[in-house]
Amino acid sequence: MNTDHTYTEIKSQTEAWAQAIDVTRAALLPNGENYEQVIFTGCGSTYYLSLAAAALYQELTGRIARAIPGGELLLNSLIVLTQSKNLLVAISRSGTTTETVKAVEKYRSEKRGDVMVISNYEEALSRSADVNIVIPKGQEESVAQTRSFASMFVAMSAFCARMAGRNDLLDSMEKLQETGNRLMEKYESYTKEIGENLEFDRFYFLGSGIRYGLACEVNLKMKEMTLTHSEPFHFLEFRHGPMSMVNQNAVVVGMLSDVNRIHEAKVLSEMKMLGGKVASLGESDADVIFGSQIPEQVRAVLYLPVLQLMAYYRSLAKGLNPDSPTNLTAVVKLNI
Ligand code: F1P
Repeated sequence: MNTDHTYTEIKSQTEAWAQAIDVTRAALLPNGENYEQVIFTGCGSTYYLSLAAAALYQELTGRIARAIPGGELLLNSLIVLTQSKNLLVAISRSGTTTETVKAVEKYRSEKRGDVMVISNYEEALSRSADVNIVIPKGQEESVAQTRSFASMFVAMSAFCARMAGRNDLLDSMEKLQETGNRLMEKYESYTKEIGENLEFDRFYFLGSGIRYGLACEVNLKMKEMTLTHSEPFHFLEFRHGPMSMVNQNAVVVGMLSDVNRIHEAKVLSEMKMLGGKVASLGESDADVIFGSQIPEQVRAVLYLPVLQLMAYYRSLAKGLNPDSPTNLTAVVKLNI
C-alpha cells in the first residue's frame, strides 16, 4: 500500500506557495471598483478556501465579498447573485468538479459579470476565465487536498493584497516559504505525537475571522484522512454548546490571531480546565510559534502544514491509507 504521496505533498508544499506568489504577482487583475460584490465559490476544500477568501477580501479592500458552495451557486444562485456587476472567483484544484464548472457556465450564460479562476490545472474552466491563475506545482496524486489547497490559499491571499493595493503585504509574503519549512522541521514531532495518540477520539478546530475557513479545512482533513469525529468553530461560538463535548479524549486546536488573542486564549484555557488537550498555533506565545514577522492578514497559510501532518500521522496510526480516504474520489463528477 502506497501511503507516501500525502506526506511528500505536505512536505514539499512551500515550493508551490512560492510559485503561487509569482503567478499572482504577474497576473493582470481587474479593477475591484468595477464590481458591486465579489463571490468566491468552490466545493469541499475549495469552498472552505472561499470562506477565508471572502473574509480576507472584504477585510483588506472594504468591499463586499461572499462565499458560496459551487452546488448552491448552481441550484440557488438567487441567494447571492444580484442584477449588478459581479466578479466570480471560482476555485478548484482539478478545474473539473461538475458543480463548480456548471455554476460558472450558468453565471456566464446569464451574463452576471466577470470570472476569475484559481486552479492547479489548466483545464477548460481556467481557459475560459477572464483572469486565470494556475499553480502547477500544487498538483497532487492524493485525493485529500494539502499542497494544492495551500498553494491556492497563498494565491488567494496575494490576490486580495493586490486588489487592496497593498504591495507591502505582497512583498512580506516572500518570507512564507522559509518560515513554512522551518515550522515543519521544528514541530513535526509535536504534531505527530498528538496525531498518533488514539486515546483522543474528537478534534475541534477553532479559528475566527479569516482563519475560520482554515479551521473548516483542517477539520475536513481529520475526517477524510482519519475518520475521526471533528468539527470547526469560531472561537467564541465554542462556549455556546459545543464545549459540552470536551473531556480527556478531546483535542481543541486553537488557531490564534494577534488581534483577538486575549479573547481566544481565554477560550482555550477554559477548555484545558475542562480536561481537554489544547494545542495552540500563533505568531508568539503558543505551542506552535510562527515567529514570522509577516503581517497577520497574509501569513494564515502557516497554520496548515503542521495540522495536515497531524491528520497524516493519525491516519497511519489508525491503519488507514492517507492517500485514498474512504468513499472519496479526487473529483466529484455528476450527471447534472
Ligand atoms: C473539490 C473536492 C475536494 C475533496 C474531494 C472532492 O475538488 O471537494 O476538496 O477533497 O476529494 O473534491 P476541486 O474542485 O477543488 O478539484
